[in-house]
Amino acid sequence: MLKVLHLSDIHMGSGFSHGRVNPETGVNTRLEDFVQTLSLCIDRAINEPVDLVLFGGDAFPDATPPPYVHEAFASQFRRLADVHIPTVLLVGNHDQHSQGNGGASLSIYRTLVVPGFIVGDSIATHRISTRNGDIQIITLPWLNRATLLTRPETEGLSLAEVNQLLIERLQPVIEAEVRRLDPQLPTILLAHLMADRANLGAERLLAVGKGFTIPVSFLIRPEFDYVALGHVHKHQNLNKDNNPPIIYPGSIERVDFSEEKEDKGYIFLEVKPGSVQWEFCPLPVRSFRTIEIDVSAEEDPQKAILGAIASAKIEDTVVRLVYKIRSEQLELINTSSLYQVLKSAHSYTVRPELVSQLARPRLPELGIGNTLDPLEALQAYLDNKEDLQDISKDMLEAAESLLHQHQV
Ligand SMILES: [Mn+2]
Repeated sequence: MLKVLHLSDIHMGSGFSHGRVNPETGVNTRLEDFVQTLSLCIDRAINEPVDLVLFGGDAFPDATPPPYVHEAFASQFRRLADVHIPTVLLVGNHDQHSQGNGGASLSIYRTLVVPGFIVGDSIATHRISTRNGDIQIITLPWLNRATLLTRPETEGLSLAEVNQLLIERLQPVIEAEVRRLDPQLPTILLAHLMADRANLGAERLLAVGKGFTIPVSFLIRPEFDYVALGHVHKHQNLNKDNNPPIIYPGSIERVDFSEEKEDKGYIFLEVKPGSVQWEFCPLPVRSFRTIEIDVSAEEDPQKAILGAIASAKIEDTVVRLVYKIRSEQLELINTSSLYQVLKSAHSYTVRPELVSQLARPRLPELGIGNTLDPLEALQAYLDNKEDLQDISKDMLEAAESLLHQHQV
């Protein structure tokens, strides 16, 4: 029996706008939060001790993090190398150079030959020896168009058709890996992907329209004891039958407000061939709180807002205050006294929304279900903006020439 810790989507170095500079260290407090949370995962791995750590991808917000962020990440994972716990670092979409292949921000671990560390930047099977026996890990990093397809093959195809073609290509590649497996050993598929049954968390905002979707049926195979996923920030099991469990641990810290209500954590599992026990282990992470109030009908909007703040628990949390208000009420708001009561929050933003603005009609031409090319979209926008009428012809011509340049 092997013990494994599976975590994912660390995104270290993101969300600095939700923190502030710690005057004692000069470092953004959100980086300190992320490091602290990651250290709890590594503590568990070492104290247990586990036989293997699997990281499901997206180490940083992009492939070129600043050195001090990279160092903060490395100094935590280094603790695993120090105690000889094998670790697989899978490459997610945020770890790749845009349009490129490979794991730009993670490949340094291979270059330096960190003992026991494997960088999963290609589809491959790794047989890993642990204190408690061998295990097979198939790595499936984030797939982009260039991974399995050539440009001429995809020319003229819609995104859905390209997606279909990619899945057809992926099928035999995975099949080849599966046939080479040793059936006596436990097997885990470690993959960074968007599965078609996944309930979207923050990734909807982070990577909208950029990637491919893999059917869950593709991941349900008797050869896999466990499918360790990364990409979606909301923890979930995509296969309630648990044959095998198909698990997103989710991000370890809240990356933005879309994760306000999600629990954060990692997965601890015990696996042997044909059997797996797993549990979600919550992490004590900083709270995010949205305070939303409509004061447009209030006689004393200031008092109503102060009341809403008073009844919310804001101490040490990341707060955003949004109040709907009529423009003629704005002079009744004393923002500096709002800031005063928000001071016990870790950080805060205050956003008044004018109700007259809220009533502004949307352009029906740009609604869901309509697809417009960029020029049509600009045309529709200009048609609805009276103040731009006199320059709309020039703008369209300029846009056309820009688009033309881009194609050349
Ligand atoms: Mn991702």
